[in-house]
Amino acid sequence: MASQPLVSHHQALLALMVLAVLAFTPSKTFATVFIVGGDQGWRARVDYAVWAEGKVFRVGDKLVFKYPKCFHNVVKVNEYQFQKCSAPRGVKALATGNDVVELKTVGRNFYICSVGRNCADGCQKLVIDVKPHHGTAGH
Ligand SMILES: [Cu+2]
Repeated sequence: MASQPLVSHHQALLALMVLAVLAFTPSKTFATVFIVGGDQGWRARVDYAVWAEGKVFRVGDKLVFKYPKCFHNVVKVNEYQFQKCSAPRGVKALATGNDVVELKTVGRNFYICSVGRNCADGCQKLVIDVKPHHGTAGH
């Protein structure tokens, strides 16, 4: 007799968990993966402002930087470092050649390549304006 309410309690919990999972599913469906530079990938002498133009980046979306390993890297920087093409000292660059970056902060996000003078001479730099997550788009 005592087991009957216990079972339904568990079933109620399970139903809640399923609902919770479903509630989070749509936002994942809408997350977009951007291959930075498209077919050109991540390298010097590509105009990334042109590439980014017209695209809507949101928190939860992903950027994929593709390049031959060792030739380039990816460093997230602030605006000043972006203008100067200087990565902060001691910063750990992404350098796998297939770097996936999940967008986490609303507003402008800055990325440069800190290999040689790729950024300074080759304009290998990307700035994007990240909008809030779809789930909070109403605000
Ligand atoms: Cu580079």
